[in-house]
Amino acid sequence: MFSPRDLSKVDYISLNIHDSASFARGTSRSVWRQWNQLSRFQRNVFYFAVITVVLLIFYLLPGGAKTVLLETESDYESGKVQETPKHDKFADELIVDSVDQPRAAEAGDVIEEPEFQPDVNQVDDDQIGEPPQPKPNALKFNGPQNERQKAVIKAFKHSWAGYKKYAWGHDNVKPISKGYSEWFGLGLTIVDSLDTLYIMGLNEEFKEAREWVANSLVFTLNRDVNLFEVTIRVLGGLLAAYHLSGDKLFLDKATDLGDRMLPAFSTRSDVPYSDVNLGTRSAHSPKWGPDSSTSEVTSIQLEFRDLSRSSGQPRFEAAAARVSEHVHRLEKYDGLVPIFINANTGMFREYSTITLGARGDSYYEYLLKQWLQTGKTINYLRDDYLMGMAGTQKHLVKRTAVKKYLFIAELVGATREMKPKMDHLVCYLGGTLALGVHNGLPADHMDFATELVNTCYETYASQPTFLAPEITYFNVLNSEDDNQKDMYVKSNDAHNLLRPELIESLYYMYYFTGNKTYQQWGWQIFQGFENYTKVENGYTSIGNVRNVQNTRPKDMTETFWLAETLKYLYLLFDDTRQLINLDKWVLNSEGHPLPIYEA
Ligand code: DMJ
Repeated sequence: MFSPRDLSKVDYISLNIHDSASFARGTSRSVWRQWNQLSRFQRNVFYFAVITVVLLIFYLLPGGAKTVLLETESDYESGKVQETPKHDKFADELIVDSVDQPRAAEAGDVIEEPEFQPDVNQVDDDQIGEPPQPKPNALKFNGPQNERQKAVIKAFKHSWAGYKKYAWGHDNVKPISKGYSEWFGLGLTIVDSLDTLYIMGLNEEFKEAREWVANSLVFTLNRDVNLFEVTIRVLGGLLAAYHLSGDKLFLDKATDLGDRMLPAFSTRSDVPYSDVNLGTRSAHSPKWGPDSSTSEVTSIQLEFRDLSRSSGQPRFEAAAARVSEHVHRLEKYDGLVPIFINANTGMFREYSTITLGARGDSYYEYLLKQWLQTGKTINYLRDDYLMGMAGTQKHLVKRTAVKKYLFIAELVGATREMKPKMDHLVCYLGGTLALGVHNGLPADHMDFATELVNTCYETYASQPTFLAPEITYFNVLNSEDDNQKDMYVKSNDAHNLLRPELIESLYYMYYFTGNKTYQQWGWQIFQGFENYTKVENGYTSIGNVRNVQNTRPKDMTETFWLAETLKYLYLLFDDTRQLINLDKWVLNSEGHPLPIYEA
């Protein structure tokens, strides 16, 4: 075949066709002559123009552009996209509060799968590739090894039976009225219990729970849920079940859930909204105001990071890490943080309470545990944790008047007045401090941990039920009177919700020291639960720990009873201290083990 360049080497081409073509022949000769007279530059311009016109025609033909777009979308779905288009983060915010529905969706509706455009400002999917971590090894557990573990299993089974009979698929069982209650409509008890079932070797029950997750766990309900609670209980529960069992079903569910929670991060600041609707994929501040709880927004990172590293999708870790980085940059009070933070401004609510109890607690826990989870590579997390503990020792650690019990007080108001009050929630800190010491942090933190755990134990031992109240007040006024009480409980604070924090700390203390006193204390507390919270169809929160004749059962089993309290008891009674290797696993705030990633 001739090219114009070949043609330029000959005068003409003799085409012996027929006469009627003579005019055309003459014309074509003159065109070639003119072509040959063009400079190389002019010819190149001509080629360029032709190519541009051809491309334009192709692109504008019906279906052409669509084909290109569809390919992009399906690549995105399959995770192959190397570059995602950027769009405006603030434009997303408009979507956040108003999702287009044919009619206004009502609470409780199941939402048809909506198209979801992830906020690519939150999502750095450029790095999508193969999941960086090897497939998890399914762990094997052999069931109870001693009488105490058997007793814990019996308690678990008793609770589980009541739940199964009266509340299967619902969030909580009400074991006295034989009913259930719904919080998020996510079968919370089942999902929160998965890894406990697995660790206890309750294989049949685990299988049943797995089937429920496979067939009935959906995230399409049009209902607001709390970002933090769903993250630590459901996301953490699914991920732990995935890592322990190696069953990818749990990871797939977790990924779906993670995507539905991402809209919570579409704020002007890097601080997420507290509430997110998984069905409509919209998010907002809590109904009572613009603030999120500091502990809540800073206690979702272990789970979101693990989801990213397990799935190979960086968007989850990126969104949650930004929150920690943002809070890191904020000014603090000697490392201590106020308990409210505004999701619009990104600033702490000035003069809100400083406490290691409700709304403050797991901020400190996740600093340490994130540092561990990432193979001790993100040092600002360790440094903030150390500053927080130094601030705690400087401003919050107090002693009682008589027996000099150490406790952690609160600071309230603009004057930062000291309130000698400690939530039971604070009792987690003993275990966290011990974990830090094991990982090379200051040795004197172990003395701090030992004393705090001792005080927490006293909050149980000093009650006739051997169960601690939700909140304890301490007497700090110096007195010569040795009969004066160091601790007292107000009527409104006398309830016990089957919480885990002290049992959790006893587990860590026993794990790191081997001191059997901690096991003994755990056993005594377990007897308290057996004696005063056990009912025909399970275990119930009670309203009053101060009177064995009148415990005021509340007819409610919180999911952390199965997820944490009984799990930590079972681990505490593991004499080998090898069931969970704390150099390889980090337990989230709801007691769900997640793998530590090597540096
Ligand atoms: C649990 O849901 C978690 O441990 C959370 O961090 C604090 N409160 C409860 C248990 O008391």
